[in-house]
Amino acid sequence: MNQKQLGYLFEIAWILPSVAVPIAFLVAIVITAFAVGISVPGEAGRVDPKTLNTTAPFDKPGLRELAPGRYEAVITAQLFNFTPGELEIPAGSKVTFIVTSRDVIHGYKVENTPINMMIVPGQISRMTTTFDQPGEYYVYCHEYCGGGHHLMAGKIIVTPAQSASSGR
Ligand SMILES: [Cu+2]
Repeated sequence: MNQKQLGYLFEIAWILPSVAVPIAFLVAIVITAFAVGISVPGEAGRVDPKTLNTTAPFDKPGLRELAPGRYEAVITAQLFNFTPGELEIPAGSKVTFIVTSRDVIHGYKVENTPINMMIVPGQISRMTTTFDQPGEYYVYCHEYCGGGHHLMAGKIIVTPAQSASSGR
């Protein structure tokens, strides 16, 4: 093998990974988006943080059942808690979280689920997931928001599905 052939060989050895690596990244994005269900929270509207108490749906924060097994959780984040801090739903429930902040930037992360949102005052964050496994899911703020940040947590309690109504 002469000098020129060796040069080509090295060039190919760099070209192949430089094509393969972006393809691998693209495949990883497609898998996480469609198979694992991880997505960027979409723009779900704006709201004036000063008038949350009189603006629907944030005037009545809480859990609403839209249909059997289908819920909407309207939540406000503020220094240093969530309203409501605790939710209880039966296993198998599909929940859409609609969250905004009253004051500063917070986070809303539900452990072991894809729910992971930045909560920006003035913006509404919305994400949906299904809770199949009964248990307690820890909820926490993951954007440093001040002195009580480490206390800013909540809980989602997923109770075993009622066997009587599900018919299984
Ligand atoms: Cu925080």
